[in-house]
Parts: sequence; C-alpha cells; structure tokens
Amino acid sequence: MKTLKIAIQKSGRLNEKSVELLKNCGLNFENYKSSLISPVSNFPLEILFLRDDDIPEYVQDGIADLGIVGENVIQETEVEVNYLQRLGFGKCALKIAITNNSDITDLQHLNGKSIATTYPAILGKFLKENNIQSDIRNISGSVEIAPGLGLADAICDLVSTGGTLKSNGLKPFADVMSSEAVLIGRKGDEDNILIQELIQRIQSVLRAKETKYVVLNIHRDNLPKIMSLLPGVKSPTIVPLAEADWVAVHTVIPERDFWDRISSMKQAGAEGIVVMPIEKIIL
Ligand code: PRT
Ligand code: ZN
Repeated sequence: MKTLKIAIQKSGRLNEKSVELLKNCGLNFENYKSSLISPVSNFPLEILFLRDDDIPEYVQDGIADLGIVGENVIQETEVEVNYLQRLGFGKCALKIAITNNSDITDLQHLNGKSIATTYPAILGKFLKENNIQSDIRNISGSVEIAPGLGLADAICDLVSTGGTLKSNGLKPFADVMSSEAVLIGRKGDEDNILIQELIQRIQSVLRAKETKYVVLNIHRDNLPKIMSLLPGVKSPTIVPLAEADWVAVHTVIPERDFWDRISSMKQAGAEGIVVMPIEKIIL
C-alpha cells in the first residue's frame, strides 16, 4: 500500500503537540529540527515538517495526504479539504480588537474604519456577512502595534491569553472565529484504510486524554450509590477484596467533571481512591 504523508508544523506553536500526538499514536520517528521529512519506522507514513501556511494547500494538492494545522489557516487559505478530526490543542480565537480609548461601541461603527490584519480573507467574509465596509489593511506581522502607529483604527488577530492585546493598550471587541488544531485530509481519500487506521489511533489517544482511570474501595452496602455516580466505558469492574463485604471498583471518568465526581464518591463512602492517567481507549 502507498506510503502516506502527513504534514505538520516544522516549528512554532503547533509543532510540539503535533509530534506528541503522533508519538502517542505509537508512531516511531526521529524529530530532527534540520530535516524536512522523517520516515515512520513502524507504519507506512512519512512526516513532512512545513510552515503552517503551506499545509492546507499541500493537502489539497495531494503533496501530503494529511495535515495538522490551525483552522484559522485553513479558512484563510480557502482550500477544499476534509476536516477529519478536531485535536483539542492550539486553541485560540480570531478577534477584532480596538484601543482602550476607542469610541467604537457597535459593530456598525467599524464602517469606514481601517482594520489591520494578517487574516484578510476571513475578516473580509465576516465584515461582508455583517454588512460592514471597512478598509482592510493586510500586513504581514506585529498587527498589535498598528493602532499605536496610526496605521489602523482596529486590528483583527489571534488571541489566546489576551496578554498581547493588553500590553498594547487594546481590548477585544468582536469574535470573528474560534480555532484549534485539526487533522485535515484530501478530498477523495475518504476510503483509504491507512488513513482510517490513523484516525482511529488519534481518536483513541484523544479519548484517553479526556478521561481518568479510577480505582476505589467501597462497602457492598454503598455499591448502589457509587454505581449511580459512575459512567464507565460500559459498566465498572467490581472485584471482591480480602476484607469481607468490601469491593474494589475500577472505572473511567471524564476529566472535565473529575473533582465533582470524586467528592460525590467520597460522600457515598468511597475510600482509598486511586486515579491514573490512561494512555489509549480503543472502542
Ligand atoms: O512559522 P510558521 O508560519 O509555521 O508559524 P506561524 O508563526 O505562522 O504560527 P505560530 O506558530 O505562531 O502559530 C501556529 C498556530 O497556532 C496558529 O495558526 C493558531 O492556529 C495557533 N495559535 C494558538 C496561535 C495562538 N494561539 C496565538 N496566541 N497563533 C498565534 N498566536 C499569537 C497571536 O497572533 C498574537 O500575536 O499570539 C499572540 C497573542 O497571544 P496572547 O496569548 O497574548 O493572547
Ligand atoms: Zn505561519
């Protein structure tokens, strides 16, 4: 079968997490900073290390079969690719921001104003949808300094913590899009078995990340109470303990409501609660 190629960012915000995800999928490869391509020794796959801006087009044109890239980059390059999986990292939002002392209070106030951005396509679409005519100033970087230099009335840029806006005397004003890293594939490759295998591996890693493995001890009398608190993959495993009438319950619980569930379990009589990370969940 043909060796697949997956394009990931060579260096930058998505590189480390992309490499980590692929390694967690059991793929063995060298991550030399100097090489552009790295073969995977235990799967018919090669990893291409590229500038993130090039990834969507490489996938669209079939130079790579798959890619990991921010949704913001895909939308800006306006390519035709399949979204295969959201990956849960590289989260950020594309926002319009204005100066702290700006008199803009309504979206319509952007009419006739200038907005500096490195995302002219996404911003253009957003303004059109909202019936606003602004002057889009397409600049290549350091967008946040544009208002201070008198280059623009507002900016449209990616925000994660908001620290960059703050330190430049700017405040978020309108959300244009939210973004995270996604796995993309070429149109027409939907039935490729190797791609499906890779997606399944990625999903099993993501699922495991969202959950914890929990073992707890409980008196049999309190078992019904505990059972009502546990989701489990199917149902929890219950193992008798040496001490009469006590059992160990093994289960998985979602990370997001972890602390709430643990305290309810304690209230229900759980003791000796052990929590462990999970590497993979294969359904
Ligand atoms: O060299 P290459 O072209 O590959 O990389 P790049 O410099 O174009 O991109 P890079 O590595 O900065 O970002 C890669 C991807 O990470 C982006 O396309 C987004 O999908 C995602 N991402 C997540 C971010 C941010 N968070 C982010 N905060 N990309 C950029 N920023 C920048 C933003 O532009 C602004 O300058 O960080 C600053 C704001 O951060 P806060 O935390 O101060 O709000
Ligand atoms: Zn880039």
